[in-house]
Amino acid sequence: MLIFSSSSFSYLCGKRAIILCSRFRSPSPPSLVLHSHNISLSRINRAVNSGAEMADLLNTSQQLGTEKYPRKSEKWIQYGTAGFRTKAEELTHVLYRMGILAAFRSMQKNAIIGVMITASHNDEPDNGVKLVDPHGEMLEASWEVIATKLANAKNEDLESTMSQILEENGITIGTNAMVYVGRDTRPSSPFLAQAAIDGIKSVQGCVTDFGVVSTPQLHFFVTCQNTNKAYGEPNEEGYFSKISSAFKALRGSNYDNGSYQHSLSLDGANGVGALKMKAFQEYLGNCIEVTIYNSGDGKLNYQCGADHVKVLQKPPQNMPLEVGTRAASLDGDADRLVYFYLDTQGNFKLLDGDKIATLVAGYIKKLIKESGVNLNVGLVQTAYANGSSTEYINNTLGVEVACVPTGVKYLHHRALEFDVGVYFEANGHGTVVFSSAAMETIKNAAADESLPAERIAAAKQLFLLMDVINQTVGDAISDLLLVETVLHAFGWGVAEWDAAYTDLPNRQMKVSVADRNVIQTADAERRCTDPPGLQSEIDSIVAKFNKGRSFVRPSGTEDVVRVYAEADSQANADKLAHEVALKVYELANGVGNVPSLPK
Ligand code: NG1
Ligand code: ZN
Repeated sequence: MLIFSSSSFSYLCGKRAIILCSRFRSPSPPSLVLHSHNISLSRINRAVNSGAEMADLLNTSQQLGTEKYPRKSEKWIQYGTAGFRTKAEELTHVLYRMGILAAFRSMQKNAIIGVMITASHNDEPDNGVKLVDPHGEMLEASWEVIATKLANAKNEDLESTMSQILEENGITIGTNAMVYVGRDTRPSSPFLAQAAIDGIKSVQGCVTDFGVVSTPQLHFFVTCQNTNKAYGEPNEEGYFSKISSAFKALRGSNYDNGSYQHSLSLDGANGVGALKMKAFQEYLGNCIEVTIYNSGDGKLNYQCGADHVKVLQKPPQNMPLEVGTRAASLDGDADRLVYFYLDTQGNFKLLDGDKIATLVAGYIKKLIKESGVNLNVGLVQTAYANGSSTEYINNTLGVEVACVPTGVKYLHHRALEFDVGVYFEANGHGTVVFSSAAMETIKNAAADESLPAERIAAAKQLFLLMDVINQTVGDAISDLLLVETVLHAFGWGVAEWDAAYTDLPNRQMKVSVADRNVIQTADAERRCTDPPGLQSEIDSIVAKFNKGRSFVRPSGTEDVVRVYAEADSQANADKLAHEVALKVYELANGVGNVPSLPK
């Protein structure tokens, strides 16, 4: 658990923070030119003293919203698994309003809130926004409901909806508000960022605009500032230097070890991850050689990126792949990571989030044992985790495993219940979280000279490992360096890593239905409770397949129902997924083409 000091907020107006503020008092939309000030927030944000002043402020905010960022259609939009996500042109009003909401949340929490503009692995025309809470975690569930309400308010109801939110949450405008804004490389992101910034400023919030950053970088910055820099410096320099120093210290002077070689190929998905990895190389020096492909010349996520590699189970385009070469893919906002390689027969082999989680959990467990500290390690997965990985964790690793619904917030919160919680979605999003007590225990053991040298050495490695890891959220670049550290320590090439267990062949499909919310699930999404009869049909289909497992759930980021299936062969996994998809189509009011057998 990260340490959060509530008194730290005053710090944000220190000399190094560049804050962008203005107060909207005129009914006509103010200039969009940003002015930076190095002045105290309390001087900028004079308290709104009277109800009339407050009404005036909210009314002006509504006018700007209506004139410059109006809600143009009645289409309902929902804060889902990863915030709001849809076609970029449908998001203008949402971004303005989320700027307002982030400022309100900051006022309520008396802490910095993040606004990240990205649609992650989605196609380039899409975009999205998610809010980052004070500890760097995803927005609290009750505020997701508030976000949905504000995003869908009629233009003329914006003022009253804002007023209601303020009243119901006991927020006073004029309380310090600071919002960190970041965006991915999509062409629509600068405009949407500007809409958010205008929203923040319209209610007297202050902004630090970080420009193009990865999603995990923004989470890191928010956490650093809210912990009064206990977690690090809230800027790129702080991020790169914290992670790279620990990585280099762990690597030592022997860059290769056993079967491990210090070079790999990286697919940057033509996104922000490629840019940031290039910048990172300056800090890493030559202790690791990363050759970046899809580094930004092509279309974002097109035929490349972690989602493409994971879902289609094939390499990205534009990346030469030789037998045995260790390769990895990031997604569009660099919070997902998967590895892959060609085996000696030239078969494509994927090492997904489950393989990363088991590798990392095994290494941490080993170091904990060697250092003699008394800490429990747990691993958190979702229903998408391959059945073989769960069996391996239970039977071979001997680590407690928990299953939660899809969505990082569920994994993160469950992981916090362990001393050391490793969580990964199969798609490659994940990290490791250490409780405050665990961090203290490790720190003390590393400094305890009365302990045997081997125990101190193991504790020191754990201590450094904590700095390689971005504990705030899944971070593809930090995870890549974590994986490289573990492989280096074990002296493993990619094939040795892969040999831990063999994935059951699996298949994911999407089914379009009239309303995906007719699908209701229980038991961490492993069972479908609605529409009636669907689960018993799935059970009968699954029973026909050796090692068969399948479940369905509505996507939180796309207007589809997702079908997952695994079985003893690829042909059977495909057949199982197809049969279940047909049942969903039939019983959940499918629309468009009837699902066909995957090729
Ligand atoms: P949805 O669309 O709800 O399945 C996808 C991923 C999630 C998560 C979110 C956020 C799968 C099957 N689903 O959610 O795990 O990463 O996107 O990006 O991978
Ligand atoms: Zn992502």
